[in-house]
Amino acid sequence: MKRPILIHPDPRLKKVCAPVPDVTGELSALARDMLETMYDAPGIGLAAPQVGVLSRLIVLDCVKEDGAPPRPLVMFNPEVLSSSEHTSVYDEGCLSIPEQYAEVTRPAEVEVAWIDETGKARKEGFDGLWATCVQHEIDHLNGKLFIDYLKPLKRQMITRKMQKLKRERARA
Ligand code: K2U
Ligand code: ZN
Repeated sequence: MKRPILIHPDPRLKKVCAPVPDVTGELSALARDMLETMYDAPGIGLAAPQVGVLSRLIVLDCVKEDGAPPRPLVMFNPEVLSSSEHTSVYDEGCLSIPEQYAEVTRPAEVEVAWIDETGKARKEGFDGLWATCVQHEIDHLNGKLFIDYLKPLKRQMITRKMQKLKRERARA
């Protein structure tokens, strides 16, 4: 089922998440809920802390071509093994920081290792939007948000807007 997405500022979004010891039925169900929540948002990535679960689990599907078959990826304990020297800049957003976008520079290509939903160890190289997204999601597992790459003034401005949004949502 769809899960509520935590909105920044929230202490749970700043925590370093715990590794997943093994892929249980419960965690597989969580991954399915996260994919459903992500597609509904809509988004192209989602990390477990964003739905309040402080475990090292992310889901992503960065297929952008309309009509192309979706390619949902579920990653337990993802880690970047290597990243390219050359970088790319992307106007990033975040489902936990709605309607706010800012340019973030990241390595353009990354090699990622993870455990998939069948418990199998996987390793794959990513470039383009997939590379940006998987790094954005792994940052979430380390309590890092894309606004942490911005200048302090810009970050404070966005945080204040989110505090206002949360006050308004609480009153609604
Ligand atoms: O982690 C999240 O909050 C979902 C992010 C993932 C993401 C952010 C920036 C760049 C790539 C991925 C987004 O909110 S998903 C929304 C979105 C959709 C298309 C392109 C960029 C962002
Ligand atoms: Zn995000």
